[in-house]
Amino acid sequence: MAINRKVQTLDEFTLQQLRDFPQATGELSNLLRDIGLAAKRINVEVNKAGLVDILGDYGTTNVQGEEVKKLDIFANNQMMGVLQHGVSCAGIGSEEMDEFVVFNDEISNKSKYVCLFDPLDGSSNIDVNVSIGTIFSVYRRVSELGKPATEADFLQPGNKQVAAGYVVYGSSTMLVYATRRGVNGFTLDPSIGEFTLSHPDIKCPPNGKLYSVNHGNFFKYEEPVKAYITACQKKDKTNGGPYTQRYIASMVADVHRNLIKGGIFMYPGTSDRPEGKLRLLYECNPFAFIMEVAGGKASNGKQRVLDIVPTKLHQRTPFFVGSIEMMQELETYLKPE
Ligand code: P6P
Repeated sequence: MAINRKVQTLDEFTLQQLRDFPQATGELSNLLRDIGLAAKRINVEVNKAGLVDILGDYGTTNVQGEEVKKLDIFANNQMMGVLQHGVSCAGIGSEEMDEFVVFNDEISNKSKYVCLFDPLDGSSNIDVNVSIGTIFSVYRRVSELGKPATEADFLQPGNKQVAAGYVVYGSSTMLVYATRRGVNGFTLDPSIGEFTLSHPDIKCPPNGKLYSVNHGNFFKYEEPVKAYITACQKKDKTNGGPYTQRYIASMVADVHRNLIKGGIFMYPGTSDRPEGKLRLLYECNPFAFIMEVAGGKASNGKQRVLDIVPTKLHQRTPFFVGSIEMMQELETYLKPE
């Protein structure tokens, strides 16, 4: 009987990747499998959020001063739980926790990696059934193996990421992750409870017609940003348009769409929040890494996001990411020669 190798699970794919790296220990494959397990558990709760009393505010506010939804806490605990009980991660940083968490046990201290994540991004959309997501970023430790992870392990520039990815809980649940070898997407098959390879070797189209930005902040953007947005609105058949504005205020869904179809996503700084809203370590760096591996580009308006040297776990940055030709046109507005 012919073996159907077309259906490849996440585990099979990551283990097959190992074959090309005989010296690899398999720790990164283990870590990705752990994240896949957490994602399946989060998916179950997200899918039934409207059915049980898991909606509504948890009654506390996170370090960002935002109301915390119960699903945020659940998702955070799932991600932390699988990574702490795995054998690949020495510690984590999470949007939902004020400080880094160093696991500091004998097995974890020997682990090669640390992980930063936003366990459930877009949580304000939970109650209205709009797609939300998990975002993660993986670094090789710079501290001594066998000892507890240190802050230096977490505050590395994004260009040191060994892997990054996201899960989008939408019309279907997809896990997309990048290593330097490529970006691959896996769709959850509920009939077997496995993420199966559905989008091999994702490339971001070099150009597109979608632009994503919160127009409600338009008059608070800097003039060059307003000029670019206005140019997007004026595109027509004669200059690469017309463009369509698509923005559902859920970063994972907005950036995922633009990655697949081609487009640009912007969360600029504003007059009242010059650093913008999005966090560098567990929102912008992962998507910048994924987009660059897929052939796109990501900047903070002045420099490559992946070159920013972080100083704080929850620091924010203005963020522009997407198709390389659209990003190059944006840069003619932001950094005129
Ligand atoms: P605004 C969700 O809260 C989030 O962090 C991102 O997912 C999203 O892109 C952004 O904030 C939306 O922010 O200010 O446009 O509502």
